[in-house]
Amino acid sequence: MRTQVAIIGGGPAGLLLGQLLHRYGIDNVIFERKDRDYILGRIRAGVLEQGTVGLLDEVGVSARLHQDGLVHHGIELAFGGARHRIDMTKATGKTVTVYGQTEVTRDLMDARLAAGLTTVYDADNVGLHDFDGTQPRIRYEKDGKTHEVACDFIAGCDGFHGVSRQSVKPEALTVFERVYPFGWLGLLSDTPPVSDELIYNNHERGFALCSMRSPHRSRYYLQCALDEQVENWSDDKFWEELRRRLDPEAAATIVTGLSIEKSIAPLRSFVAEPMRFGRLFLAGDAAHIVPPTGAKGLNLAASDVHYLSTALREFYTEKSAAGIDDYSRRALGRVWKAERFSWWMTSMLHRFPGTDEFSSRIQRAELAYLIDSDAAKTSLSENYVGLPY
Ligand code: RFL
Ligand code: PHB
Repeated sequence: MRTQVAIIGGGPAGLLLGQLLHRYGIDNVIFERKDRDYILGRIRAGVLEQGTVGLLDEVGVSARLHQDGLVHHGIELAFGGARHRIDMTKATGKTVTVYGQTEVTRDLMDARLAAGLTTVYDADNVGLHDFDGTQPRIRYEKDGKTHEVACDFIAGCDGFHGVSRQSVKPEALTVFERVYPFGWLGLLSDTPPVSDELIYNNHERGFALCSMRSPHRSRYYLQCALDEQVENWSDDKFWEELRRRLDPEAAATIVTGLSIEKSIAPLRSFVAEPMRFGRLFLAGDAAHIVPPTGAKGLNLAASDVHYLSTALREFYTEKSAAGIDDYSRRALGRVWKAERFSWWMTSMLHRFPGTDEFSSRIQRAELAYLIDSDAAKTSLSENYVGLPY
């Protein structure tokens, strides 16, 4: 087999890149370790920046998003027993759309199938070869046979634990990392959301987030200890703890019910530089991780593949390497701003074990400043709705 771009990983980054390249007439094949149902079973992101929605519009996969997605104009911050709204549209003229990553992935998978593009699911032991030269190759195993694919470029879109970043010589990479001393316990339930907008709660018992997937499906998160086990959290225990961390009105009105899914995710900030190694490019979680507090992970995957797809289009249609030579610098510029924002939101909203009274007062002052200052609200808003590409 031969293709122009071999894409490793069929998550949102790989699938969106595949559609963008297809639109530009660039042939591509996706190699994915898992199967379709496994990928669709992962409950992850919920908030799409306007720029991400624009990219999904561009590749023609946004019909369901515009029908079922919820357009949000603001978020609420709760602390000290009261809720404060930040009107993001007033501050920036922009909105975000609440539409689950699962649905984005399903829409992209369906479009790929309809376009007749090849995706190899259950591809085992994917190996990346010769990306230092001009004729890279992919090798993988499927159904007991080894296959080889020649290509012009490899796009490593295989997430944080993928093989692409690990295929690079360690001395060629610089890694920046912060691991937070807590995780998020998430619960999904078919209950109406407690409010029309997301509520980010700073509470002395720990952070809590009230989010949603639709008017009938809620997504809630609780800050938890890193060694917490999901088996120790009955639904009743989760709801009780959530109520304790909400403001009195939300605690009194929240509708509880059976969980559909419960899981724990650790929180991490991570950047690997650069994002290009010869003819291998990294994009999305393969290159960087943000803590979910700023809702930036999926959106960064989208902006990376926007930069990468336009660079590859330039290479094929204008015979210019300027775009691919600049890919890493351009992508990392936006990545680091989202890293900063996600770190800041995480620091402002969580309870850090062993924090002294000084740090607690600084955190409270930060929140008080935010709700008193239009400049601070605008700063939060323009980052939350997404910085320009
Ligand atoms: P993914 O989604 O991890 O997909 C990578 C794919 O590569 C496959 N793979 C391999 N394939 C072949 N060979 C190998 N050796 C392979 N190794 C791995 C995997 O099976 C997988 O299918 O990475 P991608 O595409 O870069 O997308 C990134 C996003 O998934 C991620 O950033 C977001 O989910 C982060 N995130 C959020 N982002 C937002 O923008 N807004 C949010 O509101 C938001 N909330 C969240 C989140 C992530 C969370 N968790 C669980 C980490 C909330 C949570 C709780
Ligand atoms: C979600 O709905 O899963 C979600 C929303 C906002 C965040 C993180 C996760 O900041």
